[in-house]
Amino acid sequence: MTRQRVLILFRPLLTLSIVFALLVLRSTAQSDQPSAANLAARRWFQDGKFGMFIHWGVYSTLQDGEWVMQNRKISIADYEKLPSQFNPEKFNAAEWVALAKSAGMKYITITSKHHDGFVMFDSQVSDWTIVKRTPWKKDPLKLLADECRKQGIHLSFYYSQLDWHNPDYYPRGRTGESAGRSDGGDWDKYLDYQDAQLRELLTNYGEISGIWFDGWWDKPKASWRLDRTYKLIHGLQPQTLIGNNHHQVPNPGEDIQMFEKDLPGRNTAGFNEGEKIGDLPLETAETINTAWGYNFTDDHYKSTRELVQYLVRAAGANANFLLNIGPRPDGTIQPEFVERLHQMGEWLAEYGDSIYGTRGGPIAPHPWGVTTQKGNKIYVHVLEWLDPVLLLPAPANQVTAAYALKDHAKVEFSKSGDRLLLQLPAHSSADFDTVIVLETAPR
Ligand code: H79
Repeated sequence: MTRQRVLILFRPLLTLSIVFALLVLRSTAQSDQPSAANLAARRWFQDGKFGMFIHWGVYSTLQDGEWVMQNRKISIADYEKLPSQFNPEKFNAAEWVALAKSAGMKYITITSKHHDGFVMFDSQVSDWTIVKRTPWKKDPLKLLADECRKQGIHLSFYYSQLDWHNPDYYPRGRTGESAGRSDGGDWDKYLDYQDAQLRELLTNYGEISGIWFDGWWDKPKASWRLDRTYKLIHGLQPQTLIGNNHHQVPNPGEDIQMFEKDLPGRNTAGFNEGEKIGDLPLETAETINTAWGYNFTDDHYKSTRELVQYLVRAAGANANFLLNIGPRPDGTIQPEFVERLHQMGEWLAEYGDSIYGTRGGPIAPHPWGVTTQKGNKIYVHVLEWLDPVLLLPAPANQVTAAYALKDHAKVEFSKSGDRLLLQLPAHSSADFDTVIVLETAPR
């Protein structure tokens, strides 16, 4: 065969493979494949398990939660009187970060802007900021970012997409109807404003672990340009974990899935109706009393026992626990929060091996408790101690040893068919969790 004839024969094939190669290149360039840094951040996030949520803003001055503007139908004109009274002279970033660390928390997620639109950092694209409007004039996010870096805690920012103050948040959504905003505004300009602020947050505060969006549900039909905003974030900091509290299955570009006031798969608070659990790292956020932002009459505190058990149940459901505090307007944190956080830290100092670095265990969560796992260990967390024996589905790998995490005392076990029977160690009613370690052989 002449060279020419070979070429003629193979030309269609050659063209086809070039077209194919170009298509592959194009699809990888356009796909939402997370970067290696982002995947590593997801592992760090899941290993960390426990974070501090902080709701703090100009609403804190009214001591009635972060929805006070909406709930009391306060107009923008009146609400704008608040910043002059916001002078948190007792704010101490080192103390806040140390408190999170003492609780055993690995990251902080703080409100950079809540639904009232008040900007809690030094933004150049707004004059409705803590720096420009308050006598205090400081940027608490900068102070916190510096302190987090010093103390080895990761920092994430909550950002409300909903905005009751910005006139360009128009057409208005399901809330904010009493703010007294004019009937007109430029939605694209609002989205530009939001992107500009995110650029500031991801440029001026060092490494940022996450952006925690909220408020999408105020305008579920709007065009939010999520794609563009998420690309902006990952372009500036590829490892930043994006989550959006929209109570929907995650969108492309999102890195974690969040649940509000419920464990994944549950819907006692009414926010998570039909929310399917996807494959991304999970996180559930909850309050110590009822409110997110400081509320001086809210005395419905959960006990340390309830909070520890919530952390354990979250870990058993393969989810992180983001536990909220609402600091006071003067910058201090109320003793009821501090006490509980310290006690959680004490518990974690003893039992942290069964939480940090684990994933949800092989046995599905039950009312009696949950399982977590790490390496060749399965941790059985008995939260409701009903009987001296516990019958479990036997793990796939053979159990070679069982002992109590508390004192390493041996736990008797026997296998019968596909069941494993554990003789639970004696427990004290003061124990929040009876943790039994099962060591398993490699298959
Ligand atoms: O920041 C905290 C809360 O302020 C914020 N998310 C946590 C982390 C939050 N609070 N409530 N919600 C989110 C959901 C609000 C739902 C409702 Fe509605 C607003 C119920 C009634 C008005 C959205 C709009 C659902 C129905 C109408």
